[in-house]
Amino acid sequence: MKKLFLYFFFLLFSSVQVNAENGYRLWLRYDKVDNKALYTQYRASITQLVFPAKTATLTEAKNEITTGIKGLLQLDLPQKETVTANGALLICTPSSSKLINFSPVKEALKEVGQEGYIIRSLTVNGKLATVIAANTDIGALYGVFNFLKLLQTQQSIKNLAISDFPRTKIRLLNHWDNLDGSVERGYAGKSLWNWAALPTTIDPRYRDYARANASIGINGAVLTNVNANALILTKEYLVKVAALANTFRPYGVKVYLTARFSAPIEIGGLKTADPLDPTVRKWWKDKTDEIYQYIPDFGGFLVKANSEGQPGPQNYGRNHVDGANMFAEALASHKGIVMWRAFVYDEKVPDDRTKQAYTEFKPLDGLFKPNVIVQIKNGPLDFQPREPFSPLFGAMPKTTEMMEFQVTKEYLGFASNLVFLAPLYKECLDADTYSKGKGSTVAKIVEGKLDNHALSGMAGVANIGNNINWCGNTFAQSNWYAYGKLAWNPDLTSAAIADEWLRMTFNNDESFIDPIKKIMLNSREVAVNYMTPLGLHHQMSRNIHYGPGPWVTGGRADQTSIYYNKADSVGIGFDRTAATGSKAVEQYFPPLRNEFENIKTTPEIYLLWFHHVPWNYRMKSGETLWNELVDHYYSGVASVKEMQHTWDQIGPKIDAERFKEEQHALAVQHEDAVWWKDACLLYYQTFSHLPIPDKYEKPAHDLAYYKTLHLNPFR
Ligand code: BDP
Repeated sequence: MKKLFLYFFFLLFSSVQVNAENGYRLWLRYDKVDNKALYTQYRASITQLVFPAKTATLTEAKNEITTGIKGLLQLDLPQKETVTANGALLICTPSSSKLINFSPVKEALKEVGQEGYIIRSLTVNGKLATVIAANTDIGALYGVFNFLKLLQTQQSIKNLAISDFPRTKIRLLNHWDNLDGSVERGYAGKSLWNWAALPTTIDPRYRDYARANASIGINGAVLTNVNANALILTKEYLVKVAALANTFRPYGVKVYLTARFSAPIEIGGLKTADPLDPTVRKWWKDKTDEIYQYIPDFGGFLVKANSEGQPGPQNYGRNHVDGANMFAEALASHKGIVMWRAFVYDEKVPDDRTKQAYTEFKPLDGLFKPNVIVQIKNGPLDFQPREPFSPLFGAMPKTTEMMEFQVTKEYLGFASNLVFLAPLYKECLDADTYSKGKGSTVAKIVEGKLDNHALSGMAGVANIGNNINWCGNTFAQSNWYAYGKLAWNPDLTSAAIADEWLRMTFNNDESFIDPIKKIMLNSREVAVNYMTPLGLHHQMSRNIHYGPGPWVTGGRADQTSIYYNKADSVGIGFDRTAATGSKAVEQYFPPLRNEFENIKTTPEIYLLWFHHVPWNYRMKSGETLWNELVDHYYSGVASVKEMQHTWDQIGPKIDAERFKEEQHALAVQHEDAVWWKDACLLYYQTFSHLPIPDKYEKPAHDLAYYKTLHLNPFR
């Protein structure tokens, strides 16, 4: 009896374990298709697998399709050498099989390049087949993931005629991971890379990480923090890096490293790191050659130089070209690239911080070697909830310009606040720079097609750590997903991305998808409302960047809040006009510079970014600036309340684990939103001396209280 009891207990316990919804599976769940009609239809349309797979990548692709079909359709597909019945799934490349050596496939493959794929419903050997084909193995893997996505999102697989290819060549995650296991601006635990255990112990998560990246088209990872440690370039670490590279390789994920500019001194024993010194150049050349011995397909270096105290060429009276080209030369024979960050500013430069990248870099256009890419943050400041796009985009037509987005939510409430970032990314990518007249969007520049660059790319600062659910929260996973999707194709809409992510991550129940998709799509604007509405920026608490700190002053001015809000008895906002301000508007092409110069034509979302505006200024709504500011903060809080309400109603349609997780996260977010609203309004009120209208409930505490409040971001 006791044994029986234990047995049942064991069964119960193990089934709980198996079904644990801890988020580990991300969007690659492959649970049985729960729509009966479709399930039957899919099973009838897929009856055998023809997949010659001899290489490592094709083997992983074959594993993926087999696992996927087994989970989604509960089918062990018979494997065949050739198509013998209707319903064959034929997956191959021109070099893996001759079976696709016929006209419509050959023609279609010409259009999809090295990483693209086609998925077609065709007749092969007189039988109906679904053909997934690509020019390369990695293209076939991408095709497999996208075919499985059709089933996961319950779409028709009849008459398929899909051709897809990435619009950018280099699609990277930038990990700000330190060698001691900490992650700068990481909110999902420690670093995934267990340097102490590498290279002997290969954590299975490394493979799962690469697989997840491949499923959304990410093809590279910078493993280390931009605030770099030279030790990563020593032999001791390079063998560990090589072990990671070997694990990622079948998934098409290349490894890159950050290069500390002063490494020749720190680990090379040289007296200088001057980029024009021949011994320094030789040191980097030899070091690069050594890296390629360990990692033959090493991607290249990412360099943060002369920014926030990092060493760089300017320490030796040289410029960014001197620095970047030194690396470019060392990498060129290996076909490696150097990504040189434009995120530079210096407190000693007596100019608006948002102008400095443009001022330093624009004159250097045309001087960089072809394998240099200048990596530019989306906005001219620093990953704020809202910024106009960086005016450097389009300003250096002879230079390859790469996008840097932040996926980790350093300035957007860390892992817990539900902020879907696709709308933020899209706002920037869709923005028209007018650099070559109307239609010169940031996306076209990043794709390299506006100025016909051979290289192109996007980087996303990763939000991944060793938490079981990777990102610290399930909804935070949607930003990893959205970033990858937009790096692949910046034309995708936020709605389409949210839709498929929700279906794959939760379920296909429209009564769940519709309201939750709305929450996701509004969430960024909601955060802007309760954090920094109407163009306010950099109002968060010092260093940690979690919660409000509009009063932050002291220390270096360009990292304080008061430097940016400029609140005084007249009004609030940073005057960046040419007439009376910092002249930052001049960095934009016309007609934008004129639009931003004029307070009346500046879009109100950027009002306080470009103008110092009187408290009683009449907004388009007819309200005063003060009243409208108050409205934004209160509406932000009200929206979070609504999000909570919707989640309480709709959330139970999913599993209890993830429902409760998000319920808690939304409660945290609501508390944060109230904190932001009260702290900011009470602080700005000390300048405006205007009341919070009676229709609103007054803050529960006084300003002194909020100045000492520090909520735990991980509560
Ligand atoms: C800032 C982060 C800092 C990074 C820096 C960068 O606060 O931790 O090192 O960006 O991008 O936003 O280099």
